[in-house]
Amino acid sequence: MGNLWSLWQNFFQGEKEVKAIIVGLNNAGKTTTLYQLHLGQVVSTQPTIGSNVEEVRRGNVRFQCWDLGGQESLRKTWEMYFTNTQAVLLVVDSTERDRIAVVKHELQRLLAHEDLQGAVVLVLANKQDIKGSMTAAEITDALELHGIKGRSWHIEGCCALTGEGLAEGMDWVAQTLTSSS
Ligand code: G3D
Repeated sequence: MGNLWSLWQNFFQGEKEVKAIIVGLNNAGKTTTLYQLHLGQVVSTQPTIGSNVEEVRRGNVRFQCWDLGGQESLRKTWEMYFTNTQAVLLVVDSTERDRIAVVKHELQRLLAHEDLQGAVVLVLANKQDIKGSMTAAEITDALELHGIKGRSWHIEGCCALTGEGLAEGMDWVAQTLTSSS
């Protein structure tokens, strides 16, 4: 039934193309997330220098997902990729309590950037499989997500190693962008 529904949507509504950027600190799980979404499996990852880009389909949305390097020196280059971005996927390492303030700072920079004013924000609270990791609710508070005004945002707990939570997060992005167009 799901396939019939997406065939119907593609036929009558046309496919929608969405540019998404996957950002977050180094080691958060961005590249693992990208390949779990693209291939449905874990690939062995190296620190990303520059970017990786892959196509991900959800329903009648075709995402071009850009995974951007998260090391401090590379975060300054993120804005090269912002033009026409409709979705920001912020991957958070939920075990890293000591770096959550840095994540908040990077999120505020993203939200303030003029090229991202129209973008929806999905926060992926990754590594939920690790005992003692921050919950999605704790990360919501730490990042002050309820203070975000004038744009759609959502947080999803996930495990990029197994893929748990990723489909739900991407479905939220697809539905939010489809219903706003
Ligand atoms: P990055 O692209 O944000 O820098 P990576 O991060 O995707 O390279 O992942 C960094 C490390 O975190 C990798 O481990 C990866 O396997 C691990 N990782 C990613 N997602 C999860 C998750 O949900 N749970 C757990 N337990 N680990 C995860 P290595 O050992 O290869 O460095």
